[in-house]
Amino acid sequence: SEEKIEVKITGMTCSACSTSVEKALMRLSGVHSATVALLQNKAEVVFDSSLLKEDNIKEAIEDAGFDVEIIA
Ligand code: 9UX
Repeated sequence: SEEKIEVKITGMTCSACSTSVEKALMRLSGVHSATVALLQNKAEVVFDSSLLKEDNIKEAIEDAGFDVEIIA
């Protein structure tokens, strides 16, 4: 089923950073949408919880080079 999480991302300094986070998330099968708000250091991710767990979302963001914490 569909789950939505909000994460705080540390280390994004330009719009290319937020674009690479969005691309990294959209590359995961099971992610339905990824909206990164650069100025707020936040992202909202909607995904299929039967295909992905919250940790997979975190790992993808970390692998893209940023620190992340789940806030909601
Ligand atoms: Mo450019 Mo944003 O290296 O970190 S992608 S500043």
